[in-house]
Amino acid sequence: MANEFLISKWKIWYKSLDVNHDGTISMADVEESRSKFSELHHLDAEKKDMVMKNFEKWWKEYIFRGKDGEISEQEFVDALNKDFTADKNKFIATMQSCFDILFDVIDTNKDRSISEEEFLIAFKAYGHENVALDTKFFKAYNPKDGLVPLKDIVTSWVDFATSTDASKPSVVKTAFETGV
Ligand SMILES: [Ca+2]
Ligand SMILES: [Ca+2]
Repeated sequence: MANEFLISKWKIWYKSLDVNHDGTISMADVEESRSKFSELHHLDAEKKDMVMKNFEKWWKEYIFRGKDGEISEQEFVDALNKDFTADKNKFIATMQSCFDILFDVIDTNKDRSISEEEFLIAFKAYGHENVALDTKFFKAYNPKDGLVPLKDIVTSWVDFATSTDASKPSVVKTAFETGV
């Protein structure tokens, strides 16, 4: 069983994925995030097509988890808790691929680093429009020459989605709690 700390983070994660802020996660959020992402990056038709497919695949596999294009917060938490309780190591491995895939798409220039621009565009695309807070979030990763290694960001998200240790600070949790 997940503890209260982990469940509270899953609820934060759920809210962070409600791109159009209507209180629920549905295909409308997939549509909005992927079209905004393509638009903000000025992707050409071929790349846009790939992003459209990759986004949908990611949402279906890791967020809807077999539900048909809509999932409530309770269903989301229950689904994560079921997998976490069944096999914690397998759950961590699944979250590792979840965030590997997500940030691989966000790393549009494929240099295995996330730049401030890539970070800001991704968060804007996901409905987090407050540039000052998004920038503060990015800076919390201590970028060197404006870049954060992809693996540092992925690790922070895997920790966010899997750690039950409330004594360990979470960059991701802190950022969302300050309003990102
Ligand atoms: Ca929504
Ligand atoms: Ca990059």
